[in-house]
Amino acid sequence: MSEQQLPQDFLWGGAVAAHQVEGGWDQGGKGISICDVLSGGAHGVDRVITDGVLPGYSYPNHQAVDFYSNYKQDIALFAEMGFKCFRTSIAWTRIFPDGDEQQPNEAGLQFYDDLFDELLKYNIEPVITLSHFEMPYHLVKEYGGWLNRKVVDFFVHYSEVVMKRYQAKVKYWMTFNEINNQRNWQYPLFGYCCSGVIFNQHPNPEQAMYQTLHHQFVASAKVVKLGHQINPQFKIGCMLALVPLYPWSCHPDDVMFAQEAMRERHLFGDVQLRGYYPSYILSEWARKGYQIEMEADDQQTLLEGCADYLGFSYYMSNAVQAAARDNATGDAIAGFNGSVKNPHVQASEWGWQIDPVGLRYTLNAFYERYQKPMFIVENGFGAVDRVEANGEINDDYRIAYLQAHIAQMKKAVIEDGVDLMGYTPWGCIDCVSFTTGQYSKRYGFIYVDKHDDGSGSLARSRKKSFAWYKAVIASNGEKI
Ligand code: BGP
Repeated sequence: MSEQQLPQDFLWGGAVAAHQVEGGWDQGGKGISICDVLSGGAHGVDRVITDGVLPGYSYPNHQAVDFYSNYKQDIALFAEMGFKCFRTSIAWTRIFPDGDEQQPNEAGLQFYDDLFDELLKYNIEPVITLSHFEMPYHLVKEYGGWLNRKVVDFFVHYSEVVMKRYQAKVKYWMTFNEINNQRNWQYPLFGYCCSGVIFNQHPNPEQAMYQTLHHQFVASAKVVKLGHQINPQFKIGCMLALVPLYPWSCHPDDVMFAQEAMRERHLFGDVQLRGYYPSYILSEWARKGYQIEMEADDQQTLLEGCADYLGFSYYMSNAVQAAARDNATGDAIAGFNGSVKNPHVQASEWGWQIDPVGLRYTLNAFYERYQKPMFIVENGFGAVDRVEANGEINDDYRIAYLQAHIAQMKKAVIEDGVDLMGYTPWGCIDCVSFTTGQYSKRYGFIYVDKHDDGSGSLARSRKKSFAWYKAVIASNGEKI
């Protein structure tokens, strides 16, 4: 490797999640997932958590962009762009429709066998998330989601089945997508999709959130340990949503406040990459009188199941101000107490503050903290795309966003020496937006003709960014 280049085995690719692309929600013996009961949304209107039968609501995840039927065509397009890897998730409900069965659903297992074979045909490495914001709805109704310790065993069983089945096809795994988003429990959508619990309805919501987290930490650690026994070549990561929180000013109170606020990120890496609860959280629990139920060997389990790498999403940075400590913005992503608008950066139409330097900052901060390989498994620009009369989609704004972030990523690797495994921009093919439940918030290099009112042919076409990203990959990031 020349000093001026990214490593030759750098994993360029793209990322999606099962429920946001697959559709086929009731095909092949699949059970109902919690994402199947989330309504669509409208601009500025949140998605609604339903029981799946609310009249008048649409359920966009039922069809999504029908990757379930179109995956061969879509993978051919990924291959045309030169993808080295493709990140998606396994829908737990395809394998265990209710989540508490002993025997898996063979049709579901076969679907992912076929999908992985198709990827490998083009030398595209599958990068697989075991739980991307979804779990069987049955586990929510009958067990109360991750608040119930029994769910740990169900998840470990599911993970064992798929890791054994795909051990020769999949090397890169992640346990829980953006696990830290349930820390933002005041915002029901994230809490619910991470854990199956609507924390606001719980008498002690924050304690309940820490309890579900403890169960997930234990489950994740057990899966990491088991995965290494199944195949010592496996690389099993954790996955965090990383939004650096800058102090609003150099006033010591703002600096201290920003450090405290970053614990809401660090906690998740500290436990999953170092294997134990850090002092600041134990102090917080003691101060607040929280009792988190743990079993005798849980601490040992956490230590023995440290993740191999830190996968993370990066979309934006935020600024926080001590004086605004008690102001929750209520925003899906930026909703940290004390967040204030940063006047030095622009924001997307959805208020996500665009900050490429924040990516370099994040890579350095977290690499210094953990000294483990990192993997940017989500990054991208959600926008409403316009199809021109001649069919072109000139998404220069998306190219500009990605260009600027890749430039900072290269600095982190080449100048700062961060050990980075790869880069998979989010929503490489248009899909259902998670926070909005809409199709119109698009990220793809590949356009899908599907609209918020449910209309559209589902036809795929290449945006301008398609050829641009292809050239980026072909030059291993030299040509951006
Ligand atoms: C992350 C999720 C993804 C994805 C992305 C973009 O939080 O891991 O599932 O959707 O954000 O968010 P959105 O689709 O809401 O724009």
